[in-house]
Amino acid sequence: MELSYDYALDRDCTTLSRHVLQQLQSFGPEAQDLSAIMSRIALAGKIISRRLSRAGLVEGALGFTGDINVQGEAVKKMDLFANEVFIAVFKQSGLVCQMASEEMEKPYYIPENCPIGRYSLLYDPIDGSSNVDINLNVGSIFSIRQQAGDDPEQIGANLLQNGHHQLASGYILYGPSTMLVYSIGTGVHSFTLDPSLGEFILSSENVRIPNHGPIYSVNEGNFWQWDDAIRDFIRYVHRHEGYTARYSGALVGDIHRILFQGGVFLYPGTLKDPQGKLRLLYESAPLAFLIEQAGGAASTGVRPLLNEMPQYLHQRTPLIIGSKEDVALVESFIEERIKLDRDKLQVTP
Ligand code: P6P
Repeated sequence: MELSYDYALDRDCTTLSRHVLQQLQSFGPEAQDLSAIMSRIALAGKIISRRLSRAGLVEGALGFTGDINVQGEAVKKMDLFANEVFIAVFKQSGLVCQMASEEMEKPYYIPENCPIGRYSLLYDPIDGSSNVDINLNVGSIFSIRQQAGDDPEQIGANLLQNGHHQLASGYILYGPSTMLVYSIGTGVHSFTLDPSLGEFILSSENVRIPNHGPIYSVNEGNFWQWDDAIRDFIRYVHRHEGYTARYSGALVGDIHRILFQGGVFLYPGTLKDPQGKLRLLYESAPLAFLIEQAGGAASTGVRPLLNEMPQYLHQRTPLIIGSKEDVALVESFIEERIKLDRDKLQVTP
């Protein structure tokens, strides 16, 4: 199809900041703020993407720092670099009052931003960093929340709200192309970085996740660590036609595949970590907000993920997320086991 000149030009001009204003149908202060915040997130994505694309050639870009982060995980140099990039792009922004990251024990408070900046940013700067040294896809995850009050004592506490308090969320996927997928509560939209322009350009608008899909994405190496219900689900998909396993070890890539092709991602609790591995505030809740905006579902297995109230900043949660029908199928196995256990208790004298 011969693209008309004005279509191609208009598409190249549909940048992220313009799209946010279009979505909010407003040029008011809050819309301008959110547009500016999204532009800063895009800038962080471009800087991280540039580093990743040349990491093998840049002295000191790869490998471990030798430190252990608050999660008890070995820190990759890229984790640290990406964390610093987000801080650098928001420091002199007047937009964000505090930043909470997987890589920082406490939120990074930016007092000079607070009188004006009424927002908090929660983020996982590099998700899936085990993939960095082998040149496989990784991602960044972000969540924007309203900042209530500016009492330094209180400021961290008001991050501890459920996922319905998010104004926007999304992820940047560093793959063969770098994509930014976001929602501001008006559907899910994806942008692709055009390196020749240095801009994220709109590639898909109002992305809808299929109600069902063939993919189940889970680390089956944990099979014997799971509850019976999860094992029942895995046995079911092993025995029934139409399912296929895909698992990259990087949450953002696995979620992106399911967003476009349908299916379900699971990171359940295990014997060793009953709350699972993924963090609620800056991994699961942002992705749950986005997937629900695309018409999907997200659950802890027994409750809607967005209802989960964090008790502390780095709280973990089990995560079942993806197509509505597939999440419901996993939940049905969990409900069945709960019923069986309850019946057993009633029978046992
Ligand atoms: P496992 C990466 O460390 C991460 O947080 C997610 O990106 C990913 O989905 C998960 O952990 C992989 O964990 O235990 O399967 O290696």
